[in-house]
Amino acid sequence: ADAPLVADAAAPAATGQVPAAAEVAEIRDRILEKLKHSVSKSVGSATPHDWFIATALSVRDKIVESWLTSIDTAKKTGRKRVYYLSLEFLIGRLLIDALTNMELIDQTRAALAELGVDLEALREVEPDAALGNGGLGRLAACFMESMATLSIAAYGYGIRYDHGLFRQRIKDGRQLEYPEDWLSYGNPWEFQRPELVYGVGFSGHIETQTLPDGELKQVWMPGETVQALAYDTPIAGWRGAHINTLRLWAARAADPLRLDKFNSGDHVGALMDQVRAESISKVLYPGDTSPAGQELRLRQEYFFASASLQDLVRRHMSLFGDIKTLADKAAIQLNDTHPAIAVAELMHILVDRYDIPWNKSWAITKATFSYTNHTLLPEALETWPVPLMERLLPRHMQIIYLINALHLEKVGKGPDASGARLAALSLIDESHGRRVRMGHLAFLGSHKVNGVSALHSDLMKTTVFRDLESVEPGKITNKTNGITFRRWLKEANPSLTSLLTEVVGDTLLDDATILEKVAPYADDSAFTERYAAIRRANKVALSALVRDRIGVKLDPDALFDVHIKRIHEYKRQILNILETVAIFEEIRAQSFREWIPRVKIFAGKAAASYTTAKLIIQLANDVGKVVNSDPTVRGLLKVVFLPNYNVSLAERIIPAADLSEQISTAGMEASGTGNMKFALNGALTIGTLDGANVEILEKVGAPNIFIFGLTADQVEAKRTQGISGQEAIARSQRLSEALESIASGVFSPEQPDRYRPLVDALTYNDFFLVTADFDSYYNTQRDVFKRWRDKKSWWRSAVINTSNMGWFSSDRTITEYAQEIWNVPTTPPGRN
Ligand code: BZD
Repeated sequence: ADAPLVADAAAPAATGQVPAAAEVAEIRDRILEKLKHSVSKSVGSATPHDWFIATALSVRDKIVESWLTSIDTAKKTGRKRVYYLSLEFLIGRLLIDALTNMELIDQTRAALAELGVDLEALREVEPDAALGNGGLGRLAACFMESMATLSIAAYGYGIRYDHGLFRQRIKDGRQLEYPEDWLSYGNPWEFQRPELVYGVGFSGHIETQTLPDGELKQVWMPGETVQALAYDTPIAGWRGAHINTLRLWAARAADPLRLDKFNSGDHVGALMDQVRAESISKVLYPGDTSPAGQELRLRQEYFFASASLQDLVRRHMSLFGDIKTLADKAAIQLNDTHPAIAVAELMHILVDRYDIPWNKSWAITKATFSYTNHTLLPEALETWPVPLMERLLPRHMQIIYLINALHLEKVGKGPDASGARLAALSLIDESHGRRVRMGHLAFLGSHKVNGVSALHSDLMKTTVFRDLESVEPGKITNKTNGITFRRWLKEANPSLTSLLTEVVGDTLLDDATILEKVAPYADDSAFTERYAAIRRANKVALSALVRDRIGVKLDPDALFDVHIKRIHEYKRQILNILETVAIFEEIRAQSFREWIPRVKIFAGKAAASYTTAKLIIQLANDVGKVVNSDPTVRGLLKVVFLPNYNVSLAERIIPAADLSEQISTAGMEASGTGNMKFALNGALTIGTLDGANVEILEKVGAPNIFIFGLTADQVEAKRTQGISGQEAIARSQRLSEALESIASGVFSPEQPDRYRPLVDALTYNDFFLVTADFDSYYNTQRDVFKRWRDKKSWWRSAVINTSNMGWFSSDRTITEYAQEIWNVPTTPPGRN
């Protein structure tokens, strides 16, 4: 909290525009007013954090003015609303984002400078809101920003975790997890809404009541009720024209204190209910693929689904007064299956609370919901044990059984209704204990289901959802992911953004497709030199960060080869490490050759329980330790693992990357979004034909991307022949030597057999086909070297990458959702 604060009042703003003096003075006065009356500090005693809060509160005031107008307009016009239900919103920092979108950044920087405060220093004191694990959570954050930018009346619903994704430290090469504490200094962006409290029931029993007309009615009597409290964060769209709400729920006990127990001396027991209730919003679920199988996770899912539906149904009733019009006025998007219990919850509300007949209720439900799938990995598809569901959500289990019975009755009439087909179509998986398939529930309860890249959406139809697709053909659609250019271009790389707007004009962030106009400049050496100089400056800045954080000195003229994402076997960090080791051995053996100086940059977190992923982190660190201190390498190769990867770190690394590693086993990465961020900022991709890489290839053209390895079809075929790596290893001397040096302890002399398990797995059980793709990857890396030597050609490709990335704006993605799934209008920014 004691970053340098001194700023030069005369320094020009990064965008080069000189803000009007009167506006600067007004902003300065507002910040001073906040510092005094809201933070209660004087200029002389204010810490960077105090200045951050004062600045955030001053921009928040501006946001709130538009916010109230946006809410009012939606009310008056009776607009259909979009509800984005997600257990994760990986937001990162908001100060620069809010200032950028409110178009106040230059004025605020100047105002702070007049006070002797550096905006960049304030940027660094804001904690990351890390309420997500990875791509899925970050996508939700990009979508929130694009929905606001396009003036869609949207709400994000999620959980206000006390602790987001764990903080990663690396000790002796190993990952250690520490609780993350983003709220410890308070959160200037949120508004608590004490008046918005909903009770969420769990467990208990069901009573059958007979209505006057003789009909039977099921009444759920929960055994436990937890309260959901609303916290709202305004999400400003580009140019501040429209502001949406991110509403996050915190859990509280209905009775905060059992006074009887407390008075009788049981001080801890008196707080038991509170601890049990609050544990629901205590911490983000840290696994990014394997199901927890844990009661707490199911409690989280139902808690936020129920609170969100109660809230949106209340809003609908107060505005429109008729629950039967819900689907005309509300579109609910399920971000993966994590909120899928909402399908049963809406049925419960419609049937039990509003007495709408079952069939009508089901029609409303289907018309209201839609579902996005983010993975086909079988171990990642959520299922819940029936006994757990029966105990925690008895009425919902009944409803799911009824949905299933009617569904199977319908499909059971078809000519091809074999037992195997019905088993595959059933909401209940009976193959290993009885479990509820949440993907099936989300699919059946929705009118549209989408994958997140063209390849992934196609694979959905032939794998996990093959049978369901045959029952409702055409239901599966594709919506290739996108990223918000406000954050991933302008905020992360302001210098590049200025250069680009010089060429295409300052509507770049209104309509990213105009980036195409940059293409001709790929052959303009004056332009490419400036483009390359910006990259170099970004690399110098990253080098300083690396030196500060891990004490390794980098050469900014080396090729920065970057692999940053969650650590997972299917993402194949180990393939990259193997190539690193192979090159290390070659440099040592052939020091006379002309090598290309290269820096391998890794960052990413492993789920705490994922032993193999944690071993891969250790290997990357161990390899770095040996390589970076080997004198024969002479700085030609550096390997760094940057701890605690998060959104803010990504914003620093991506603009400094030359090469983007997107090397998952084909068919396993649903889309990827990091790939888009890199290519936009001009890194060339080395990648497999997986996820959105396929579409990046289409846009940038084969000469401007390095594609290698087996295709998804070839992966499938290969696996049927067996997944032993022995043959591939025998065929490749390089690979066998690299594996041998890892296995024999070259990088772990203090424990030579440390990596034996990794090497054995690759040798005998190489499910992710690392060995099969190794030679292809190695050779393609040599193509990268060749291109790097030809700098003209390299920068030409980089510019072509940038100029073709407009399509990957999340504004495009959201426009497609709006038109083809939600049926809501969009207003492009600048046209409000
Ligand atoms: O979603 C990711 C996919 O792996 C990426 O390919 C894709 O680009 C993004 C966005 O569509 N999936 C996740 O990030 N998944 C999780 O983080 C997750 C979290 C909890 C439980 C299961 C998965």
